[in-house]
Amino acid sequence: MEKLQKLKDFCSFLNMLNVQSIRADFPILNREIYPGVPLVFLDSAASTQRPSVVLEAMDDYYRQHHANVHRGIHRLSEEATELYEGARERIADFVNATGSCQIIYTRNATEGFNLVAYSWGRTNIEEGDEILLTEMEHHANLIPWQMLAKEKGAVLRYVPFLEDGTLDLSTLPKLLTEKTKLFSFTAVSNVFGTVNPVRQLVDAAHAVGALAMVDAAQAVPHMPVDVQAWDCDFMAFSGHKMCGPTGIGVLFGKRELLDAMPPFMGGGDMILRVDFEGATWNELPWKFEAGTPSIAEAIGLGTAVDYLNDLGMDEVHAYEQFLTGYALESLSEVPGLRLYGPASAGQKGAVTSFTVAGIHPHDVADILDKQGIAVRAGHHCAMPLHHRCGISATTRASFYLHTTTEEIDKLVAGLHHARQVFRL
Ligand code: C6P
Repeated sequence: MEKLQKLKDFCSFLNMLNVQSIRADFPILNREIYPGVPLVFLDSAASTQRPSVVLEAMDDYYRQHHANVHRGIHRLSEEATELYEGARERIADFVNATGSCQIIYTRNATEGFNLVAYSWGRTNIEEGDEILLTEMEHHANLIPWQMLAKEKGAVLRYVPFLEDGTLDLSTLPKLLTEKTKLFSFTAVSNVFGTVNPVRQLVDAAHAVGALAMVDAAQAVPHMPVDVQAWDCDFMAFSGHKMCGPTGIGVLFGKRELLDAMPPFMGGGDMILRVDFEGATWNELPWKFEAGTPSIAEAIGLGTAVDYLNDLGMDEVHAYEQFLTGYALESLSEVPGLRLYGPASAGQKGAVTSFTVAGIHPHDVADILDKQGIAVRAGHHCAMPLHHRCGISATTRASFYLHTTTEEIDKLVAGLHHARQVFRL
């Protein structure tokens, strides 16, 4: 208990983030989820909530500026285009891309992987080629490569993880060979929370002439990300996990690679000239953005980026590290609780997955829900990871910049209550 108090004191010292004022930015956090039961939202890894500024930016766009982008010569269309492209510039700066042409708007991270598998993969992967993944991948960074490998006769290989939920890097020299054409891996596991050594993995891929793609869905929302420092060839992430709207995500790619790739989908906006025989493609990034895009959503994501920048990503990361340390310490007091993934906050994002002996993860989540605590239970779209751990499901509590230590205390109390319900 003394240790926990020390951590709490450290938190007040750390409160440069001013969590109470941040909470006031998120209208949904005032909700009672059942009569008299306030919401404790611990499911940000699945999708975060949105601050008012994001909702207002989208509302203002629809009320004052909506028209189709890139098409009109009237004022409204110009305004919509400026807002849509302005957001792209700010997103490019946020991840330190060298230009906004490297930022392709997608629907979500999943679409980013499918785009690369379809466009780059179908052009560059041949029979016998190898694609290296890890055993901790989300299905989004698994299924598109399985589909591609099946179609092309390519081979998938996997970097295993160790007992503590970190990658077994000693296997890399064997797994990365001249046959490897792509190494695609997550920066942060959505189950273990493991923070992988991205630059080291990218360098290892490049050393054998392979490309490196990073799944940054659980990284970009939580820590400063710099694609130049990582030197990755592709990177995908989702807007809805970083205070932005659903329906918008980003694929980053190195310019020379994107330039050489054929379009993913055909239609309006992605062409320069069309006749009855064929077409020529638009410049980057529009070559990959066929049809009327998610305009309001892109603008909302641009505002989410401004919001995160105002808070400071270093500060967000430091606060989440503190929260994770606090959660690991507090959860260890629950009898029968087994944590999956690294046991120290330094190696772990703001994600804690666990099982409680004698209670199914879905029952744990259900009992917590009745106390207003929203967590996720199941395989978290990482079935192979769970199979490797010899389980079918975990319960997962995930944190974000508005999470408080009091909410983590409620989680722990809720777990004690669940054990009582099951007479454990
Ligand atoms: N993980 C979770 O609860 P989409 O669905 O395309 O926005 O994001 C896919 C995705 C890719 N990679 C990682 C590491 C992810 O965590 C996710 C989404 C959510 O863990 C929803 S399944």
